[in-house]
Amino acid sequence: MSLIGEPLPRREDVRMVRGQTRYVDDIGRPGMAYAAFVRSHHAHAAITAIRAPDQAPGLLATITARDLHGRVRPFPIAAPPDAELADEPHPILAEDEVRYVGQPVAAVIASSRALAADAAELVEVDYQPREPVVEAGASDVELMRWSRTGGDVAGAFAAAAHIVRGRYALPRLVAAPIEPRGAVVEHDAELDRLTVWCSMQDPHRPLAQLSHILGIDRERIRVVVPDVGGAFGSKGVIPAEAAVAAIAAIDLGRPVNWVEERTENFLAAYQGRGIEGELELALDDGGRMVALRGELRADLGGYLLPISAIPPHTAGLLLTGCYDIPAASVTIVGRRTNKVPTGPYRGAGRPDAAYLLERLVDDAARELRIDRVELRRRNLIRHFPHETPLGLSYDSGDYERCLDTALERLGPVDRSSESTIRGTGVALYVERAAGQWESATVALEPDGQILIASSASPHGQGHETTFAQIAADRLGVGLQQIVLRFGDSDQVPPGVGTFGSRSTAVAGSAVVLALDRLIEHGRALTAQLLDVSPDEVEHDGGRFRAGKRAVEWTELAGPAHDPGRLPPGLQAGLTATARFDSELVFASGAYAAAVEIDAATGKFTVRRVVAVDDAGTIINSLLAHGQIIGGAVQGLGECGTEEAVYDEEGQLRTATFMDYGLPTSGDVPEIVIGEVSTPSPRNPLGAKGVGEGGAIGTLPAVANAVADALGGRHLDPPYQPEKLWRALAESPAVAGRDR
Ligand code: MCN
Repeated sequence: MSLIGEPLPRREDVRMVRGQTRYVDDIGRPGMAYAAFVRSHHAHAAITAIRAPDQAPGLLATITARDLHGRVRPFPIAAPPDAELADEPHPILAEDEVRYVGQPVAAVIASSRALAADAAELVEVDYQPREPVVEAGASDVELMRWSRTGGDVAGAFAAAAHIVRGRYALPRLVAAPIEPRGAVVEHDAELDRLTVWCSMQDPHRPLAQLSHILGIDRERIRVVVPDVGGAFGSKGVIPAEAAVAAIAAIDLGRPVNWVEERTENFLAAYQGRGIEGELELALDDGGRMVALRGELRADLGGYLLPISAIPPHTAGLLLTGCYDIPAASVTIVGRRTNKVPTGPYRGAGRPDAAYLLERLVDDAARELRIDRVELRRRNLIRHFPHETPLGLSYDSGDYERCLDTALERLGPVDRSSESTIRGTGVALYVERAAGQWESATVALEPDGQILIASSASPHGQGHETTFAQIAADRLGVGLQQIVLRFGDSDQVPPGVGTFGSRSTAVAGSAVVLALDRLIEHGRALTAQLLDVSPDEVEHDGGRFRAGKRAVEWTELAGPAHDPGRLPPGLQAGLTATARFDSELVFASGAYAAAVEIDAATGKFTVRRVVAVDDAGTIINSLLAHGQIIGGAVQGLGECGTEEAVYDEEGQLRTATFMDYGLPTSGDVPEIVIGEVSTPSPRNPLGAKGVGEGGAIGTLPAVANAVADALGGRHLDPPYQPEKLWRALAESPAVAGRDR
């Protein structure tokens, strides 16, 4: 029986419920010192002087930008293809100027966390405040520009029967993982080598970034990602604070711990979204979409981080979504503001694209007086592979079946109610996943277990279960025989990272390729043991057979570690490594939502969300559903209450959980899951990504339901009662009601 698709419970949960997990702050090292950071409380100011205390209880060192001269470089910034980026990388510590509240200005290292926090209070920084630019629309400094055109956009617009325009915006969001950012850094002076335990999405990117920032060869840095309490995209760049902790660890000859407080996470961890789009859709008189034109304006914050440009770039590329639009043109302008930089947050540009496009399509349906489902149907892509005008090649999909399933599962919705205004919405999305490469090393251990060291790194997704399933299925052995290793750059092969819903498709495929090599090696060893030719050996059902004789994997374990019995050219344990280079694959989905607004108070309730995601071949349906539900709840938070609010001074007004509206379990409505699967032809598993689907599809479906409830009037999220109440007061949907 195949294990692929089976809803197996997570192996990692046993450790978690027993409290055996180890997060960064659980890493104790002898003689450890603690770092605390002095942060700007101005959104924009010149720094004229910094005075550090000479002494304070437990104080070991104070570090400012001057101390880092010649020792660190700013963050490395790589531009997405064809994008122009300003040369404004985020500095490690601010020197002459601060550009956002929360920016690290100085570090204090002391013998305990409490003493470090106390000593940080004694650092005096003189600021000369400057005028902050809080809104991207008010900024004239560009950090990013990208544009692309495909097809005859001008011609299509000139000939179009209808042109529909819309302007839609998404506020900034905070990822708010349960575990904030942190690192423990230790320097081995004898070997001149750093070990960095950090709460990150993967070990590969922090290793490369630290190597660049510190000017230290990669071989002299080991990065270990232990258990991670969530990331949601926000732990893909090594924090500047961790680089400072590394300098301190080298200078003091002591391990240094830095773990941020919750409010520091709100202020200084990069935020997500913060994008606005002005779009135009050209249609012919039969309601066929003939061209799309858009300008996207992103609020990138005070500086560029290595991945700040990626979400808007992805949003731009995906702007034609699941529709067969022959011509499109997109320009993205990323502006500098006096706020913390932005970067990926679950979906990273994909929810933005789906929101902008799907709101526009609903507006078009209303203007053209075509049913909104019918307008979508007329324009869906139906043949694959499909080349989009913006240069993507979609691998496979069945968008109409996703749409039909979503509508069917939504079922009839009662629209009439005395006290509430109700609406329904539907939206489709296309998710760009995979791309680049990952690797895996596999080996037969002396005790007969199969060890898999994967370049992927989990932080909640359940890779330990998923990859064990892939391996047990491929080898035909029991799950308990598979052991996984992740996250330690000394012990796993190189790779790119865990983001963009790519691990299963890319790293999972690398596991498959490495196991196929292991099987070949097992066949060679069996042939030698049985004195037959390798061609006579078959691998089937967890054992090797030659004629009537069969050898189990466990029986190969001894000979596999005996140099006298290993066939020439094979390594101990039959060790095999493989790298999988991946094309992009495109997951997709259709979401539907039913919402309700209290006519008297504007209170907003999502009654039902239907999630239909096509992630190709699903490896573990239980975990995939968990991913969808988790993503959908984040989407619901974005719709209902989440927003990073800055005042006109550039102060973050939502810097605690008292003010930032993270949804709780009580806010979660019924989430109905429907499945469609069109396996990807672009990897051996047929897998696409599912880690972001819920966060992508929920937002536009709910936004369309709100517009439906309001009689077509557009509102941007979050749908807080006051905003809805004001809109209702002016809405035709409530005309005649007794309010
Ligand atoms: N899966 C599956 N079959 C597929 C694809 C996925 O069974 N065809 C299941 C697997 O259980 C896999 C999981 O879904 O472990 C996620 O796989 P995938 O879609 O490949 O995504 P990644 O593993 O690359 O994870 C990244 C993705 C992203 S981009 C964000 S953001 C996110 C997310 O995962 N952050 C998370 N899910 C998260 N879940 C938790 N708990 N915490 C986070 O920070």
